[in-house]
Amino acid sequence: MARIVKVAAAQLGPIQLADDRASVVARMIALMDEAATQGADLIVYPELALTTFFPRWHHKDRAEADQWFEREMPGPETQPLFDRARGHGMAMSFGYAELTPEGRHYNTSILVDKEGAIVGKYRKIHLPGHEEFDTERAFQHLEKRYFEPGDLGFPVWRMLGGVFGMCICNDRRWPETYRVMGLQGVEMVVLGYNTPSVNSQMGEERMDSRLFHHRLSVQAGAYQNATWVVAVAKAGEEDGHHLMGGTMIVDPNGFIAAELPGEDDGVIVHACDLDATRFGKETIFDFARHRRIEHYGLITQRTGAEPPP
Ligand code: CDV
Repeated sequence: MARIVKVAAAQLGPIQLADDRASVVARMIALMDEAATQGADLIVYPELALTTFFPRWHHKDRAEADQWFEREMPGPETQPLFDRARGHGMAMSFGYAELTPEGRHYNTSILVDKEGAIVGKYRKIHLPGHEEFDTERAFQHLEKRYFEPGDLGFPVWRMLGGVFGMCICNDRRWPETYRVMGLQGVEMVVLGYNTPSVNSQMGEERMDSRLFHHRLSVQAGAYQNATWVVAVAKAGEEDGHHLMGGTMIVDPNGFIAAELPGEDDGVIVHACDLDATRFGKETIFDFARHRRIEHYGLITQRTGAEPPP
């Protein structure tokens, strides 16, 4: 019998600085209710889903930024989301800024099963941007100021009869992200993102080329590891800064199975057959038969490129 997982990719339109968690959670619940009418088993929301994309704002006093972080999950404001998901019998994944009891800051996403239990946690590893205010940029991207790199690696989890993994935004551009999960047999990678439609360091790079790089990365990751990939945007004009859309579900052959038009709150649901990952995993990307790890040492020995003298 085919292993079908009906996935809802739930894009959020912009969240403004003044919007509180409760209003965002209400929007997320509305998308979840819509996904439920289409029989979704799993709903996926964007990176840092509960707030505006705050790393665009420079807080001179680092501690001021703690207002954007969650100290508990679920907390009082997010509990209604967990309750509604459990009521629908729907698994979910979403991103948020995590402040641990030890005072560590991470850009995190979680995987929640149909019973409302958090079964997986991922902390973003590839943090783009910079640490200090940069006068050369058209706008700031201070992820390196507010977060530390994730410390959990790229684990995968068994859920809904399949093998699931997570990554977050910039991670999707790195082949290592998918390959580490591919080596654990991942069948579906879920990820959220906030991608400015303009490059802050190259004004002439516009949204169509950014969308191209997004599709290229996600489709390649799916194909080369024979896995479904669900990529979900926060989009639209947020705090006067534009974020691109491009929410999509990509099949294990790298084809876009469903793509959401527009930049508002919206949901696309697709029935994903996890057994469709088998052919690629057993043929061209049968890692056990074809990989040649004796030649891949540099991947883990060297971080930056070093051309020959
Ligand atoms: N939130 C992100 O990680 N955004 C980056 C931008 C800054 C390039 C991304 O890779 O989409």
